[in-house]
Amino acid sequence: MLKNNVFAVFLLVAFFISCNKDSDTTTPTTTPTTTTTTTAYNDLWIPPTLTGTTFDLTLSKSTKQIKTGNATKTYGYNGNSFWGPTLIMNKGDFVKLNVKNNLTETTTTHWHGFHIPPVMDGGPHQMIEAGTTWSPSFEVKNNAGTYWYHPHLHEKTHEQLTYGAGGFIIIKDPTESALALPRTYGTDDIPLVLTSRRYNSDNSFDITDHAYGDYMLVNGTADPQISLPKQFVRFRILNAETERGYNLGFSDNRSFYVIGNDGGLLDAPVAVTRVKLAVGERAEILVDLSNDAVGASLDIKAYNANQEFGFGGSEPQTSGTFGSLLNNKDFSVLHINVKAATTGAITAVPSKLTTNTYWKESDATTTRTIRITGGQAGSAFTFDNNTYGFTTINQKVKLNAVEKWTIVNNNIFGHSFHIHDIQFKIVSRSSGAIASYESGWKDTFYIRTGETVSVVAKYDDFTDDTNPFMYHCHFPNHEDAGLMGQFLVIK
Ligand SMILES: [Cu+2]
Repeated sequence: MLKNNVFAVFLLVAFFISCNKDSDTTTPTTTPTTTTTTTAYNDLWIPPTLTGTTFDLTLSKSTKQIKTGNATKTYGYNGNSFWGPTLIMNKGDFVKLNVKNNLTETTTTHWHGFHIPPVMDGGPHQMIEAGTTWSPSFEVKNNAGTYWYHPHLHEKTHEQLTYGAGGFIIIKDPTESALALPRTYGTDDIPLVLTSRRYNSDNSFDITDHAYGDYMLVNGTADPQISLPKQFVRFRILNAETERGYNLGFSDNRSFYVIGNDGGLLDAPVAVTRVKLAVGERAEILVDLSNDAVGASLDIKAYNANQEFGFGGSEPQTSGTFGSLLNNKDFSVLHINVKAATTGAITAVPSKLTTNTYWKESDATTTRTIRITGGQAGSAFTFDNNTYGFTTINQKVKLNAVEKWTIVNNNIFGHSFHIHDIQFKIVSRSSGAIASYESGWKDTFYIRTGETVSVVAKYDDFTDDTNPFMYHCHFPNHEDAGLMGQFLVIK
């Protein structure tokens, strides 16, 4: 009890400090006088696709007309004005990627969620200097699912992501292909990347170190709408925010089905009314529109009001470093207009999807504990009191070891924890149950304030005595500031 009281006082003090800091912060930001009640929607942009076994990506500066007035300066791959093409790969294929950096600064391209050798991983060490091309190649070993690529250059990840650099990767495999699931890309299989931005008065993105944007972008589209057929529709949803979490549902509170997590299909669909996604997490969901009238509409909404302290975007402030016009409120993510069904529409949910053999706590032969530290009085967050070091090896894992990693967050805010190389199973949460929407293979998870979370994975296939994999907070501003560590997988 005493401990709890001390912790509560500590939280209050931390909160007071952050509020004070906010009031001292001057930002060159336009301050709207009302919150958004827009009825003028823009058609959702669906990224084009690339298929095959050789994928050419070119990252360049661009501009996008998002607001009235000046176009916004952005980054995009392959001439897109924000974000990049969706790469469609088959499990078992050997793929080659040629990533050309047309920026005037260094970047990297990380294949988030992929089980590949560390030198192919695209972390901070695989730098692509301006004007050069990086060409990793590897076998696609992951299950069918929704993955993504994004810059991972140390201290520049937040900025390059904010400008719009990133893209989806969809992996297909025979198990998923044999199921009666929606998979007509852009018609009944819709990728959604959720972000938000704050704008400077000249309509440029505010790239300073603040946690939240004021206005949502879905696939880079502000106030998006889409017409969807009167049948089962699949969404592949990615949270690519800075810190904001999303508590997603539909505006009429209908049930929908989670069919996949970060690393592929669940054993069976799980009916839910809400899915929470922290930064970096993905969920594949199915929603039944077959009982909706043609011409009817509904919204995917973020039910973000009244979330616990530590959930990104729960803060009451509307401005400043930790403030946003979207904080602590419910808001529309995507407006859906229902249209006629397509031929060959999916009209039922499969009762069974796949058979996963998950790691159990008892399978682990090694356990290690990683504590989230720092973060007080404006200092950076750290792991185990060590700021990230480019040449520091924080953990050494034996090849083929099954390990339990326990992440302890006795700290002042929630985070999003990501491990490269492997997909893991969340085996325990000290705060209570593991939610159904995070019950499958995961590479990223939300960790609450005061929480301890354990995950189990096998570190197989790839060993390297010098080139590390990363583990880090997936809030890009946190990882840039040093909440990142490195591990080797060794023989
Ligand atoms: Cu963090």
